[in-house]
Amino acid sequence: MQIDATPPPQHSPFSTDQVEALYALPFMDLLQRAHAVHRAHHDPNAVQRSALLSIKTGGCSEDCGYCSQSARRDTGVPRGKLLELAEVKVAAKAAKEQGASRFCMGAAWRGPKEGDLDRVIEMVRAVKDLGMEACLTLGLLGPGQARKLAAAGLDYYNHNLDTGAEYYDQVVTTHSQEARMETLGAVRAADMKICCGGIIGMGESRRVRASLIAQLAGMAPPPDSVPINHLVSVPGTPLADAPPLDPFEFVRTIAAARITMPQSFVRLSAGRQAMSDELQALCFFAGANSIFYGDRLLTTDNPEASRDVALFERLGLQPV
Ligand code: SAM
Ligand code: DTB
Ligand code: SF4
Repeated sequence: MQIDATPPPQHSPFSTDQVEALYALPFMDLLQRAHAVHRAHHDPNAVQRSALLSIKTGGCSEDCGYCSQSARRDTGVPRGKLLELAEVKVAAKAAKEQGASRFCMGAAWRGPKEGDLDRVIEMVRAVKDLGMEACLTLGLLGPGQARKLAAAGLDYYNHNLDTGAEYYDQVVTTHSQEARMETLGAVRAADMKICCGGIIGMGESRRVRASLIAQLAGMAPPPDSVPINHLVSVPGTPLADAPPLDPFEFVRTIAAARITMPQSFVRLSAGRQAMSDELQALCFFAGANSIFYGDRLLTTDNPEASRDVALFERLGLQPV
């Protein structure tokens, strides 16, 4: 069989101008519209929960300006080795017991080396054996690597565009966004589901945010899962002092993602620890229907499970 590893085509039904026009709507009009789309395609009271584990932390060759794990920055995150399979099994079992339906494993790599990939594949099998969906984020992949992961039963590959194409080289210089698009093409050609989103609050303009959303929505089809991360400012990174974002602008981004990608899971991702329960509730109303669950993201804190359980109860949200 001929495998096509070209990037997903860009046939956006929404131009950047049109997404920017959504952002410019009065807040109530935008929310109403996003919630109507959300209700038409999803149970508005159901939220999917994914657990996250850093299987290889720190010491990354890349220079992503937001990231605590770049070897080029002094952020205090120690360089670790790839975890042992037994450690991953313990974490995955605990996540399942806490109620996560998907287990995501992240590595601070530009991309995996072959020997590492074989070890990670064992981890994927262990997660699948526990009856959870498996997701990986390992950086850039070649077509053969993507096929190997698909053959191991990997459900999702997370690889973010992170910001609008026109802003990308102000945030990252060691790889291009085009290279990331090629990885996404390889993942899709291997028939895995794509988890792809970005980070909001890196000093980008609204135009750049609209461009990111238009680019995501323009993948044909759009990503199955769209993580919208709020920048977690990490001391020692170039973006440590990024200007604060109006929280309503973050909600507007969730709403724009929901309207332009009606079928996708929109994940309210990094940054929840600093958000009030009320702000999170607005995000769920605007169309977010997935979260990272468990008290740690990769190197930074996430709300404790007990806080999320209480929030779900207060809002009548059902975990799925
Ligand atoms: N190294 C791989 C890569 O870059 O694709 C996988 C791990 S990387 C840490 C995964 C994603 O985490 C990034 O693409 C980015 O969207 C998100 N991320 C990293 N640091 C963040 C931060 N400080 N705030 C918000 N999101 C962050
Ligand atoms: C994604 O979009 N967000 C997650 C996951 N994919 C791997 C990572 C968030 C990382 C937040 C910063 C940290 O904990 O280091
Ligand atoms: Fe490395 Fe990924 Fe962090 Fe970039 S975002 S420095 S590639 S771990």
